[in-house]
Amino acid sequence: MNAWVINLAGIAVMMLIVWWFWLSRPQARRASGAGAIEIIVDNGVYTPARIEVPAGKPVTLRFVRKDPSPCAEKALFDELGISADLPVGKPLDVTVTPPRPGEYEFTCQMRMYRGTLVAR
Ligand SMILES: [Cu+2]
Repeated sequence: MNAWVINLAGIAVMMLIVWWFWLSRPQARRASGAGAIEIIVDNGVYTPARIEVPAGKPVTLRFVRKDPSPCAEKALFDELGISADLPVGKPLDVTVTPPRPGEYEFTCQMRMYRGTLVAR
């Protein structure tokens, strides 16, 4: 392989990483009245990563962490002042109340995992 091909491959990989972590917008999942919303924590993504919830009402998020790497160990809701330690393989319920309509980000401590609560 010549250097030109290697450079091109490198750029393609970088673009894929940028897209994966910052640009991809998974489908929003809407909270259905009762029960917890399950969020799988695995492979660097929260699934679902975009969740619609009603503003001003408590909503329970059930984090199911499958990724054992330390990167996945916390779920932080900066604007809501919530920090949760996620056990591996054991669901953890986190109840949050978005005070106003708007978007509330939740992330791991390194901001590699990223999710958004959309309060309406
Ligand atoms: Cu992380």
